[in-house]
Amino acid sequence: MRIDIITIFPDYFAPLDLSLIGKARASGLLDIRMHDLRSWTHDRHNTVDDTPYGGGPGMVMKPEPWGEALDAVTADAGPNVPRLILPTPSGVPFTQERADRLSAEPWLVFACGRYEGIDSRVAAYAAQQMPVEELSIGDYVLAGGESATLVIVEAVARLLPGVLGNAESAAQDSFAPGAMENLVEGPVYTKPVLWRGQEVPSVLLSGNHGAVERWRRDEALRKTARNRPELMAAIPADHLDRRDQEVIREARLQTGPESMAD
Ligand code: 6GU
Repeated sequence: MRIDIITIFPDYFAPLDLSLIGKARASGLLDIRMHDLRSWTHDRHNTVDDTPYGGGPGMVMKPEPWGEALDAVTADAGPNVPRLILPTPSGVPFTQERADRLSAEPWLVFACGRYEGIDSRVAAYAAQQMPVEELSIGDYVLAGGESATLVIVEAVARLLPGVLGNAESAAQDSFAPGAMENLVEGPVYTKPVLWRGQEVPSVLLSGNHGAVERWRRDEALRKTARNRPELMAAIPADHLDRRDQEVIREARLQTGPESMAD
């Protein structure tokens, strides 16, 4: 997969040299290229922003450097066009399902906005040349699209064949597509069996795979009920067996049906 990132802070992306993504880049599985938006400015101060029409606080990113940047980055493409990702708090929610779909794309371009955002004509122009997605990583406001881009790139890259050490770990994720039942993962343990007075739950040492799987599901249900009641409510009733229903009823008795996340 090729990924181009256009930003006024290329240094922000130093973490992409590390760990799984760093290795995937070194091995050629991932071709990530950073571009400094200011290299497409032509004034002495490399200006990328200006005051908003209509007034209001803050600054808006000027369209001209973005137009030139997108033209240049997508120029050596031949017939191939990338998918343009615009990280913005006003975008559609970025989810594991979206990460999965993006991981099947050969080429993504990320345009990192700062300030109050990018002049809206840039997205309209880009949409005439390539598919465009505005994505938000959550209901909070960041200072710019850079950290959101890091999040999206990591979530997508780890799904590429050969990037994760263990191909099964992606399939086992919370929110893995096809699960159709989004439970968060329960607790995990490793050696030693006894640590600072706490023992690993004995079922995990039993060698009884059926019992281990049942226990893991119980714990996943409990934690989902506690931390993500809205996910719990979305599980179709016919996905819950007798034991599931018992575990959920006990979890509700512990914390109350409504305020479980607090
Ligand atoms: Cl993608 N960008 C910014 N600036 N803030 C955000 C966001 C993105 N997602 C949530 N908040």
